[in-house]
Amino acid sequence: MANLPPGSDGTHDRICPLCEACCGLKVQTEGGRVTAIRGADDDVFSKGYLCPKGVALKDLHEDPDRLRTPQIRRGAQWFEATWDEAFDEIERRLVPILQAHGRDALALSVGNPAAHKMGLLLYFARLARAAGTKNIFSASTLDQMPKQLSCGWMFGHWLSIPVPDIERSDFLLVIGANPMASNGSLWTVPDFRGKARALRERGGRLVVIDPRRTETAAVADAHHFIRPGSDVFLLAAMVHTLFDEGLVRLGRLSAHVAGLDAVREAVAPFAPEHVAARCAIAATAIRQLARELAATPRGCVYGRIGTCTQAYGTTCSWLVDVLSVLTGHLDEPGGAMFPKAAAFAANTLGPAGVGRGVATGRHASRVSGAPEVYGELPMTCLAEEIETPGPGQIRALITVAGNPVLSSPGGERLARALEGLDFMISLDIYRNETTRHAHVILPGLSALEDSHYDVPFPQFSYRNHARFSPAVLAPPAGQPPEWQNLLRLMAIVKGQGARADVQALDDALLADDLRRLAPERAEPMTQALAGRNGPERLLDLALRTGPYGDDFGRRPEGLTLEQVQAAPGGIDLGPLQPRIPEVLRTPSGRVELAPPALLADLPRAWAELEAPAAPLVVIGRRDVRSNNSWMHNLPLLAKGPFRGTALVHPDDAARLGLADGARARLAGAGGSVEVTVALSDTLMPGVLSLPHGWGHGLPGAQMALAAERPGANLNAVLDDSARDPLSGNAVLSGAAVTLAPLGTGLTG
Ligand SMILES: Nc1nc2c(c(=O)[nH]1)N[C@H]1C(S)=C(S)[C@@H](COP(=O)(O)OP(=O)(O)OC[C@H]3O[C@@H](n4cnc5c(=O)[nH]c(N)nc54)[C@H](O)[C@@H]3O)O[C@H]1N2
Ligand SMILES: Nc1nc2c(c(=O)[nH]1)N[C@H]1C(S)=C(S)[C@@H](COP(=O)(O)OP(=O)(O)OC[C@H]3O[C@@H](n4cnc5c(=O)[nH]c(N)nc54)[C@H](O)[C@@H]3O)O[C@H]1N2
Ligand code: SF4
Ligand SMILES: [Mo]
Repeated sequence: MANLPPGSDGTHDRICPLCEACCGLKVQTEGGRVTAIRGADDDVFSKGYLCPKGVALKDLHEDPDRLRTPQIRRGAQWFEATWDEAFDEIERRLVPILQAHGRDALALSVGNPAAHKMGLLLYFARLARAAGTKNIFSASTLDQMPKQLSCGWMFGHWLSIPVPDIERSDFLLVIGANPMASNGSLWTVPDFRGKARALRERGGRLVVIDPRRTETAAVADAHHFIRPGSDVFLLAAMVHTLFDEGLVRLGRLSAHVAGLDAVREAVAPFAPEHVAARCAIAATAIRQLARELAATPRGCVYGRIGTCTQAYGTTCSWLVDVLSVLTGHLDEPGGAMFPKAAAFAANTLGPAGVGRGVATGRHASRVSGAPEVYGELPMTCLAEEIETPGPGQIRALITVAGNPVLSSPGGERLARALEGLDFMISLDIYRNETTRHAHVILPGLSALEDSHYDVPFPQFSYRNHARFSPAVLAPPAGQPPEWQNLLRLMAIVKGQGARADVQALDDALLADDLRRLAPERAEPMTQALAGRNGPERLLDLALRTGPYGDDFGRRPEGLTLEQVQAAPGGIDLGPLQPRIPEVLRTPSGRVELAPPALLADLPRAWAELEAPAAPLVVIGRRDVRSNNSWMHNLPLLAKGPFRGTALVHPDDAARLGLADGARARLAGAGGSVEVTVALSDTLMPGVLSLPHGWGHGLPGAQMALAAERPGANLNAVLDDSARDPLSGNAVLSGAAVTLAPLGTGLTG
């Protein structure tokens, strides 16, 4: 990529950090200001694509409400502080809590943007290790933990997640995802629209399963409504059909798969004819889907949020990949394939083809007994862990780039719980619904002031690549990058004090890493890395020791950060390649098709086959001009029609006495909110759609534009005890709700 010094006039390359598409952008600057943002046509990966949020990076940078100075709260009063004052305050208040109550009294909670900021992701892990608390929470358990767990069990690592090889595929079945609005997730695929169009132009078919006729359904060949939460039945019935009709073809994988017979037995009861009513999809259509998948030489299945955020999220996620294996589409061109990332991918390290696999439940949450998964407890356990007295009670909290008051079920309960904390710190860029409860807010640099490399997303990318962007603008004098703030917090929790030498700490951590990685070469490697610092130094190390790296001179033609940085538009590392068995890290060295906990989950689903449908259930929605909870303060995105409406089918509206535009009360097991109704026949009757991430304008928050049209908090309606028991993931879809016109006692 071009390498203008930060802050100089001209056109800078910057990967967009706002969603998983990771588009390359051209950011034009003049006199330290952004004058234009457009897609980077020369980007080897995104090839010019961008969406309106990318352009809004300018608004984000310039937002007067975006915090630039540390904030300290005393009572309801906020004060600006220097960085030293803020860290001194943290030391003064946090250390006594740790001394009196132990490590678990401190909880850490990390949100979605951390996955898009190299320094936050790499150094949050360091802080978490140093803090030594069991109370680690993240947005993962509101999102993709089910997929990580099912893939961990099947393939041996939490991040070995196969993605559709869309450019070579002729059949794509999309279940519970809307990449036309979301731009993809656990699948980094900029310009899904263009790639889907190309698939159809070469005669391929796109089929969508969703309770709403979404923007993705609108560009598909076929769309089936499904009753929310029923995907486990649909998927098991498709697997059943493959066995029943003799369509199973393992192909090349037959030597590498364990557990085929156990799967056949487990899905035996799930005949399409038995589950059709539950799914609201005809048995013939279910069989047809299975046949089409089996008959297409290059085809794949992709399931996302809709399949994860439900009571059988892990089991659904597993069955999606079982379908690929049984139809010979896993690890084959045009099917579901494993990317090979240039840096930070555990499935490229250590011995190839075998490993320790994954385990859960090394500890459990104190109140609900929810098992730890990937080192985390369910986000929906946070409130009860703060509220419930006794040894191990959470008394202090650090939130990092998260807004759980809006993003986690039981949001209002959580807000009350946060008020009860002895001390709370937030690393954030806004004072919002969550961070208003903090005692100290440490603001992060604007994305444009920070260098960037995507740590997780190359592991989910439609094509292999390596791209780096330096900072576009110079950071304000004195404002540290966030990795340094995390290191200072680490020094405080380790008892080294608020004024510890950050550089010395970072050097010591690197020395530890190198001693573990290559003890005999630690010295020359340290010297080779000497020109860089912090996350960039870790990145150079990861690239050089990664699968394409120069291995510090042992493979002289291999990659270094310097090379990636110098390549205009990044480096294309080619289409995805078959990786089984090399990618596997299971103890058996095979694809585990029948993990025992998943087999045991099918009878749980079967027992609910006849459960009656509630008259009205709620699902979520994403809009291309919004991004979870925190981009509603940007003029470019906020203009135009209000996007936080509750979509209701006209038949339901008539039954409930509601007209288009009416105000109504939406109530569920977690509480109730007022919503604005919009009629829409894109929904399945009996299903209401409300996006999450709204409910702004709360006292103490400082997001003026967002407060003008606050919308309603979907997660104030949802119940925080509803979880997938295997992954701990929240159930966000399909909860029973009532809807009544405001001012009447009617219910739905
Ligand atoms: N009902 C329902 N709930 C959902 C979902 C759903 O579909 N339905 N989706 C879930 C999903 S998939 C996710 S990922 C979660 C997201 O849940 P969260 O991660 O908790 O929520 P976000 O809205 O992404 O909030 C991000 C926070 O990071 C801050 N931030 C932004 N940039 C930076 C930065 O550079 N540095 C720092 N330090 N902070 C920054 C923002 O100000 C904001 O406070 O929501 C989940 N909640
Ligand atoms: N514009 C925009 N882009 C985003 C985000 C955003 O907030 N706005 N958030 C980002 C994040 S954090 C994530 S994780 C990704 C998520 O990316 P996606 O998974 O594509 O997310 P959604 O657009 O919510 O699509 C989920 C779909 O599942 C459907 N659905 C709901 N319940 C069920 C069900 O029970 N079964 C089935 N089959 N379908 C169901 C919904 O109607 C919806 O269309 O998007 C990312 N990109
Ligand atoms: S799709 Fe939009 S928000 Fe996502 S990376 Fe691209 S420009 Fe950024
Ligand atoms: Mo997410």
